[in-house]
Amino acid sequence: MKSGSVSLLGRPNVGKSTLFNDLVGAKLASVSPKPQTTRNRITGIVTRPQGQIVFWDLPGIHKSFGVMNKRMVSIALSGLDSVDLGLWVIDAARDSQVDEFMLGHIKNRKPSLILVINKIDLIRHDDLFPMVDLYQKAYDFKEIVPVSALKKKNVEELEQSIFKHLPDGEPLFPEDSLTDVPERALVEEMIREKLFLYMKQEIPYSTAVHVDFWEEKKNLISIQAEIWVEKDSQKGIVIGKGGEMIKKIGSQGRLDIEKLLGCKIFLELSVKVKEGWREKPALLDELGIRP
Ligand SMILES: Nc1nc2c(ncn2[C@@H]2O[C@H](COP(=O)(O)OP(=O)(O)OP(=O)(O)O)[C@@H](O)[C@H]2O)c(=O)[nH]1
Ligand SMILES: [Mg+2]
Repeated sequence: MKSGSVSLLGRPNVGKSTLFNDLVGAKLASVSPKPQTTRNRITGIVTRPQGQIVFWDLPGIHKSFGVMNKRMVSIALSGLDSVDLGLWVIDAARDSQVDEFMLGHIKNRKPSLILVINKIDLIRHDDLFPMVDLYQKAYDFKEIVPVSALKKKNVEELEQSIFKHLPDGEPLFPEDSLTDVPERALVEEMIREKLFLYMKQEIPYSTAVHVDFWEEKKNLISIQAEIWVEKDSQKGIVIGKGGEMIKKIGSQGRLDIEKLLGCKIFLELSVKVKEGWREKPALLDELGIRP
């Protein structure tokens, strides 16, 4: 049997979380067109007759400013040291030059890596060859695998490549496990994704979601969650005219949560001002964003 942990590494917005959800076969991670959507590590467990893979979706590696972003990047960099194999994910349409910032981190640590060229649906097939050539010269990858996470193209082949390079070992989790992330944290992610999808400009970056009530009764789970904003002026924007925005976030969030937990959900959202929460270590701890 093969068994090991596999991290998804790379710049923000290259499609790590989209690919993670494909590989795991369930929507656990938030996905949005905005960079820096993922803030924390999410694990997803895949068990096959060949063995077990524990995937880690991670924040993007970027030049970071501010307390929260520095924490996000150190969480992301843990995916270079503490795993059996890394998937360095790049964007076929944008990474025609090797990212020296990423490469610097990689060359320092020399992990086992598969290069995943994602978003191949956006380029011509012929444009792949020079890219493969360039990256092959930059690092000694175990393999280079082109995929389209959005179109679910070549994802099964990627899984086979991963198994090939995993160490032998016994599974760490029971075979029906999907994740070891607490359900509350997954619920927070599903709601936060809607903030990233529907709110404009800087607003999503100023928000966080914190579940503060959870009650299970027969086939219904009642959940109350706070949406944190940094300033009083942002509160009205999240609520929207006549409460329209927060209603939309709640109803779309609820659909994802019901799918994830497999039961009816009663979801109540409120907005709370937590002055400058992104710079406050104690509040980041409370959100579970810990390096
Ligand atoms: N065309 C195309 N778009 C993709 C593909 N994979 C992901 N995307 C899009 O790229 C955007 C970013 O996807 P994410 O999965 O959130 O990217 P990420 O790397 O997790 O981003 P961060 O969490 O911010 O680091 C979304 O709009 C996705 O729909 C792909 O294969 N093709
Ligand atoms: Mg992500």
